[in-house]
Amino acid sequence: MFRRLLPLLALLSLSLPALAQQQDRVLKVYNWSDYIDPSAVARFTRETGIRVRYDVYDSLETLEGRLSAGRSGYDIVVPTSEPTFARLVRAGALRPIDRAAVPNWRELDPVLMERVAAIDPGNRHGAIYLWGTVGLGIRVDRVRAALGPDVPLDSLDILLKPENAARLARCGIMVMDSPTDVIPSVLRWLGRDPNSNAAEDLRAAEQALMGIRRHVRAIIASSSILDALATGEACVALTYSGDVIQAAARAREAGRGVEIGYVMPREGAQLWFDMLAIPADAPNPEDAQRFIDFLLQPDVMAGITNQVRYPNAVPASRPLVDEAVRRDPNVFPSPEALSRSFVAGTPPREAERLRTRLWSRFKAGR
Ligand code: N2P
Repeated sequence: MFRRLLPLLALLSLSLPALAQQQDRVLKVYNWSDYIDPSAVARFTRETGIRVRYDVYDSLETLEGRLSAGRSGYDIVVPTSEPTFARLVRAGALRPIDRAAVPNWRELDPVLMERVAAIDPGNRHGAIYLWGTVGLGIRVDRVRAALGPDVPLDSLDILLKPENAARLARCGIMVMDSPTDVIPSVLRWLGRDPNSNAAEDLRAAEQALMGIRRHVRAIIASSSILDALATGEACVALTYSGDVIQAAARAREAGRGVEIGYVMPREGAQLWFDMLAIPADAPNPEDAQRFIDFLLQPDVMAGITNQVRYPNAVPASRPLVDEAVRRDPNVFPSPEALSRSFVAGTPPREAERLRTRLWSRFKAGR
């Protein structure tokens, strides 16, 4: 009884003008697609009276394009630690976060936060939201049928060996449209430094991609890849781990016999960390801090991980995560798999140009 009265009491304790003012407040969030539990956003509004305008992007290139002009109007953005967040920190484009306004900061895993402190000394500008890897979503039966029942399902060979790609072409090969998040994995598969900016290494990556180009059906936004995997339209797709796992769950629910698996490359997967950050010119930084504080609550974070199948950086959320998600080694990679992973760096402008040019040639197919 008393519990049911509580929200009412809380409401009455706000004076009416204060309430009206709160209801006018709108927080503008710019986040990755399929990257939150919608009920968390609704709960934030319910608890604070702050409405949320929620826009999405599906590549770092899109996010960088939107932010580079300045005055994006967003209060919250979620760039990957490298290269995008690192660049924004360096450019002074992010607002230092006031820890006193974010008491749940204490929930963050200090070991993970230390990893991103290299590019954000003292972790002043961002909290890790979610993290994951880059790998392949595959239709297990189709890949076995095309490449043989014993094909190892833990390597980028499935995609990048031209003879494999040729055999899989008919069932639908797709690559997410993001040089930033694709090229490092290709370099690593070639046995080269995934962060190399040497023209010769980038040429080798281009050759590898061109070698499979005519077998690739689509180079499209990561959000479209998620859909194509879920419907069975793609049988091999290079994209983000949790997107594959979400697609697998959707395919299972649809019950049409599409079985999707995730391949974390044994050559070493690209590991990334996405950061909750506030643009320097955010119109509403106080509410942005409130939103970050809200998200860092263990139960809220557990709900997000359950929904989007990406691990978070709040250890106390772990026992609250569904057992099946908690035990999924594609969501929470083993220490052994993590020890083989690598984190991408931040290419200097000149190398960035080489990468962009390589990518346009890959997309055009010549
Ligand atoms: C969510 C994409 C994951 C973010 N759809 C990749 N950093």
